[in-house]
Amino acid sequence: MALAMTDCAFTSVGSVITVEKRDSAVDFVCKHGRVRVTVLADGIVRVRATRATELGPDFSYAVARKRWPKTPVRITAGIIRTRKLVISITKSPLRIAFATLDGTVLNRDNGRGMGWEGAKCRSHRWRARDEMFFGCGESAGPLNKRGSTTTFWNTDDPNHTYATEALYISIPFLISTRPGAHYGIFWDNTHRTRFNLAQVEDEKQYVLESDAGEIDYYFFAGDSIREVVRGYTELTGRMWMPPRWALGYQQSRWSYMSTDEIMDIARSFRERKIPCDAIYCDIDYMDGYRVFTWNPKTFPKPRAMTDGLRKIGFKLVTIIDPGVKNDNGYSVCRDGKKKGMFLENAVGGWFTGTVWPGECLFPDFTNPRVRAWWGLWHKELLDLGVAGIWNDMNEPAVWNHPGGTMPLDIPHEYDGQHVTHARAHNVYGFNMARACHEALRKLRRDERPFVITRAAYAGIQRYSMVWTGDNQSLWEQFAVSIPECLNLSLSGVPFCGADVGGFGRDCTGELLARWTQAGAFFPFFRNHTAVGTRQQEPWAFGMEIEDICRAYIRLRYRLLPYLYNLFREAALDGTPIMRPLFWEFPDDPHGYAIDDQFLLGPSLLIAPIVKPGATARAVYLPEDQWYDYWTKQHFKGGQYIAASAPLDRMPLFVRAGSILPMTKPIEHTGQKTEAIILDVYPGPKTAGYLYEDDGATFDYKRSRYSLTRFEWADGKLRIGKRKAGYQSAAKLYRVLVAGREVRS
Ligand code: MIG
Repeated sequence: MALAMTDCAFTSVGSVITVEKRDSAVDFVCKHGRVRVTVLADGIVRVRATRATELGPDFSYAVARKRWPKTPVRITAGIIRTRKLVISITKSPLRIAFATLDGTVLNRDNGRGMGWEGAKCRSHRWRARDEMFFGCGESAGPLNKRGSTTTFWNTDDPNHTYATEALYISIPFLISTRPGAHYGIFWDNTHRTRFNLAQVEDEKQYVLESDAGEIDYYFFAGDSIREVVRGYTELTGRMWMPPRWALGYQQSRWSYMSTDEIMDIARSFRERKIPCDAIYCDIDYMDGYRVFTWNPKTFPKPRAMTDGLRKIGFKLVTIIDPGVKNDNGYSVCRDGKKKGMFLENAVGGWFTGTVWPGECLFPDFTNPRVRAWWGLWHKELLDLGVAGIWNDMNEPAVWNHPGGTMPLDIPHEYDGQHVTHARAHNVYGFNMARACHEALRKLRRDERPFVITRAAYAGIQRYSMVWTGDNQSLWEQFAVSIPECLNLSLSGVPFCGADVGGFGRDCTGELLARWTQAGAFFPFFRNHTAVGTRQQEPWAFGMEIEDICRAYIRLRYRLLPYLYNLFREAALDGTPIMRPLFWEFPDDPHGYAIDDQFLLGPSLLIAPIVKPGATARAVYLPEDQWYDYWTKQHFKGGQYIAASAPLDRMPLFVRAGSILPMTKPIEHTGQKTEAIILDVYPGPKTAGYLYEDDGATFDYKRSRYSLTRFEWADGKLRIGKRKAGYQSAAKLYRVLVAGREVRS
C-alpha cells in the first residue's frame, strides 16, 4: 500500500525565514512552522517541529533525563557544531543533516523532508545503500528491519505472524548502522506511529510518521551501536536490579485453577528435582475476574498458600488486568466511581467496555491521582505474601469496540495535558505498570519490585520487565522469539522473554525440549500456556523430555552468578543481557544477518535448534577463539561449523578468554551455595568478574555490593583487589579449566 501515501496533501516545513538563537538550541522559523534544534550532549540532539507559531508544552512519559550538563556548541551560519557532530542546516527548504567531525553524513532529511499531511506529521529521511536497521521495539519479524514496516500501536494480537506490523509494545527507537556510521533516532510520539523502512518511493529513503502531534525526535550519534544504545537509555532510563529470584525458572499456565493445583505443581518441581523459583496465578484465581479479589472456593486461604509456597522456595506472581467489573457490589468499582478514577466517554458518563469480567470500567492510568489510588489496592495482595505482579490486557484490549481497544476520543488526564485516547493509547499500559511499580516501592520500601507487563512504551524499563505476549506452540514462533527479544533488548528493555513452549496451541515434547534449552539463556525464563491447551510443564511429555528440561534448567541455575553479572551491567548502562552477534563483534559482517543464534553476555554463544527433527546445525563462530561447551573442543572463529545436536544437546560455545562464575545446581535462588565455581576457558588474555549483592533490597545502590575480578595466567588464578561492600554467602572458589577440576 505504499502508494497510499499521496504527495498532494503534504506540506513541508518550507524555507527558513528567521533564525532565533538560544542557549544550546536554535529555532528556525519557517514558512510552515517552527523547528527547534537542541543539543543535549555531544552526540545527542533533539529536533522538534510544529506547524503552529510556538511549540506545545514539553511533555514526555518516556524521557527520564530532563537536565543535561551544558555542552559547548558552536553556531555559525547554518552549522551547529559539537565535539562529536556537525549539524548542517540548509535553509530553502529547511533540511537538517547530521555528520561526524570527519565529514561522514550519518543521516539527513531527504526528498520532501519534514512536514505534515492532514493531521499526520512525517519525516522523510535519507537511506544509505548499505544501511541496516535494528531496535524498533517489539516485532515478530526479522532481526534487520530494513525492508519492513513497524506500526507502533499497542495491539493484542494472539494470532500474529512474521508479517504483523503492530504488537503489544511500542518503542519507536530506530538503530542504524553501516560500516563507519552509527546513529539512533527516538521518535517520541505516542500517537499511532509507523516506521516505514521498506520501499517508500525509492531505495534512498525511509519514512517515520505519526497520526498526529508535533515532530519530536532525538538523534543519537555514536562510534558504535553500543554508544547509541547507551545514549538512548541515558535519555529514557535503565532498569533497576530485579529481585534475584526473578532470574530463576518460572512456571505458569492459564490457569492453575486452585490452591491445590498450585501446590501440586510446586511440589512436583521439588519432587522431580527441577529447579524453579516462581509460579503464576492467571485470571481464574479471582472471584469472577474481579481484580484484587480471590475466588473464595478455589483459593480460600491465599496467605496459607503463599506461606506453603515460601516454605518450599516458591514465589507467587498474580495477574492484574486493567478492566474493573462494573458491579456496584464490588468495592474497587464502587470506590473508583465515587472518587472519579475511571475513564469517561467524550460526552460524559462512564466509559464501559467488555473484557473477562464482562462490562468493565477502566482506570485512567495517565492520571497521577488514579495511579496512586490503583497502587494502594495492591496492598492486600502484598500482605497476603504475593511476590510479584503481572499486568496483562493493558494495550488496552477491549473486546466490544472497533479495533479491539477504546474509542480514540475517550478523554485522558495525561498528567495535566488533557488528551484523547488517540494520544494516550500507547502509554496506557506503561502507566499501569508504572502505577504498580510505584505502589510496590511504597508498600515494600526496601524490596526490589517485580512487575511484568504485556503492553509498554519507550522507557518501560524503569518500571517493569516485559514478555512478548501471546505466541503459539509453533517452531516458527519459537524461532522468531530470538530476533524479537534481541531487538527489544536493543530498544532499552534488557529484561525480556517469550512464553517458553508457546502459549496458543498444543506443544509437543520435542518443541518443549528445544524451547526450554534456548529459554534457559533468555533473560526471562517462563513456561506458560493458554487455556484449553495440553499440560506443558517440563514433565508433561514423558521422561526423556523431562530429563532434557531438567538438565537445561539446572544449567541456567549453575550459570546464575554469570547471569547476575549481566543484569548488573544492564542496570548500569542499558547493555543488553541477550546480545546479537554484532554487539560483541561489530567488524564481523556475518553477525548482522544471523537471527538464529545469540550471545548471552560477552562469553556464551547460543545456537538453538529451531527446526523439528534436526540433529545438527550450522553454527557461525565470530572472529575469535571458541570452545564447544559440551566437548570442550577448541575452534577458531570466523567460520561456520557443523554442530551435532541430538535432542538432548543444544549447541553452546564459550568464548576463549572467559571466566564463567557458576554455582553447583540449586533448586531455587533462596538456597545458599558454599562455593563459586570459576570455569576458565583460556585464551590469549583470560579474565572475568563476579558481582554480588543481597539479591533483594536496594542496598546495592548504597554501595553494599561486592565486585571481584579474576585473571588466569600461566595456569594460575589471580584474584584481583576486591570491592567488598557485601558479605558473600559463598566462602570459597573452585576453579575448573574448561569444565575440568584442577588443583590450584
Ligand atoms: O485474553 O489471562 O497474554 O498470558 O494467560 C487472554 C489470560 C488474556 C492474555 C495473556 C496470557 C494470559 C491470558 N491473557
